[in-house]
Amino acid sequence: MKTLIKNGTVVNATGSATADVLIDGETIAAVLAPGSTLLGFDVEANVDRVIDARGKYVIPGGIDAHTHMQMPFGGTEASDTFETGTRAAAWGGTTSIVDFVVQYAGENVLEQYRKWHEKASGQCAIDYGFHQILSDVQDSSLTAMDELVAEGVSSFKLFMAYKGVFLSDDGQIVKAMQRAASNGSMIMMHAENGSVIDLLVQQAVAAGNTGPLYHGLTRPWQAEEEATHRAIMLANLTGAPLYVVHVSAKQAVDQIAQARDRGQNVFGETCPQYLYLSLEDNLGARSDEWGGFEGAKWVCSTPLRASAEGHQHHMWQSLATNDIQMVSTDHCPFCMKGQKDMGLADFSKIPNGIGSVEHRMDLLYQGVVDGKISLERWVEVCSTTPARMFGMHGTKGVLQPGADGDVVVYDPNGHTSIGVGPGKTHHMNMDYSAYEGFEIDGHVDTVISRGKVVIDRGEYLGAKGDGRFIKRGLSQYLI
Ligand code: DUC
Ligand code: ZN
Ligand code: ZN
Repeated sequence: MKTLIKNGTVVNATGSATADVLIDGETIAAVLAPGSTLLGFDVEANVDRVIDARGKYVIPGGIDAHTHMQMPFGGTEASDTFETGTRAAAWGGTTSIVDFVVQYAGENVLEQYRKWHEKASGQCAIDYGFHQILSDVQDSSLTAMDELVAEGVSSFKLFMAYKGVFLSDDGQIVKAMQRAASNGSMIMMHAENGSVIDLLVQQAVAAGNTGPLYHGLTRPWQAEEEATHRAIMLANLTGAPLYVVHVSAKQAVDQIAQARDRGQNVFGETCPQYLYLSLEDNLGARSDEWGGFEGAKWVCSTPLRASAEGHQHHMWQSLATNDIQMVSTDHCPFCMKGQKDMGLADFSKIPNGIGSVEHRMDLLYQGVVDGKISLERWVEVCSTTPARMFGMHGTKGVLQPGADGDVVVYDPNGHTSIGVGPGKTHHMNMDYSAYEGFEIDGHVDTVISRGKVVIDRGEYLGAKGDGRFIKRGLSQYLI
């Protein structure tokens, strides 16, 4: 199958130009001046399908490098399976995800890795890779790290919070970092001081402060800044590259920026929820449906921050100036009925997570419309940098000959209403939307995944099993 996408504005991280994109089979064959011939051949006359993208942007498919499909967590399991979550991702212009294999304390890393392959294989609508979570860092986990790098899993997530579930102590963190420094992999860090948070949570519950607002109030920015600083120091000690996930506090951003200014190989990721939502959402005052408990919809960790403190504004600015390099979703959806409502009497029992794999491209495009980031920066933070950061560059994240035919035709004159219900966009397996009522001045028209049209103007044409495992290389940002 040969496809020509003609007359669109092709947007790469490095610039934009009117051009035609020729996809041959699964791969981009050429990016051409509009209407060009190829060695005397009339390109348009020799393809199977022509997509006219006049007036539209043609961008590399989005890469969401932080998702948790069907993750066992918080006494339940994230409500999107690999099937439903990757299909929703495709609807929103994301053509690759990198999900997390979970290893809880005592479990064997490689056994878990094989289990995750069984869960995902044959289920995904788009391509998928894995990061590996390490909790206790056993000797066998260290050798597994080397084996996994050879398998194409070149990044390892550690947690400084969730004691008894995920938390690694500083010695365990250093051991994993030393191994990453020697095998060229990336350490990803959930940077929050878990001991402090556990104490504040116990005190809040004992005082009868049990509503969702207290989730945010018991995870203060100081706990995030302190852990971010500690992670940076431990990475500095060991020489490991460090990627801090889901940064929400402006003080944590500043720690990352300062480390980068000192020349350390440290990166920061934020998520749409930290750009658009705030602690006030945890008050649950948007509708009457759940009373104050509606705030549970926005319980995630790191938590949403108070709008008066200026975190959201700082985050947009840091994204524009490259103090923060990427936006992923931390897609970890739970339904209100039967999942979030486990915490009706006690906020600490609310499963932590927000789902937005479907909306990241749109929400960040709105940042372009609002003048917060440029068009090229949108592509860079949502697609190109994820590919470069996590060893996929050349095949993903760029429109160039030889890259995978992962392409989105995005209509800047279209419109997207986010939310559950008629006329709105919602394909994730959640009974609510964290972005209900958000209106986007743009629309994902057509999505092509390795040469196959999977979304076309409101129709899903893909199938489960279309997506393949991405065997990743090392980060392009290694120094
Ligand atoms: N944070 C969440 O909100 N959910 C999943 C795990 C995490 O770190
Ligand atoms: Zn995390
Ligand atoms: Zn996560």
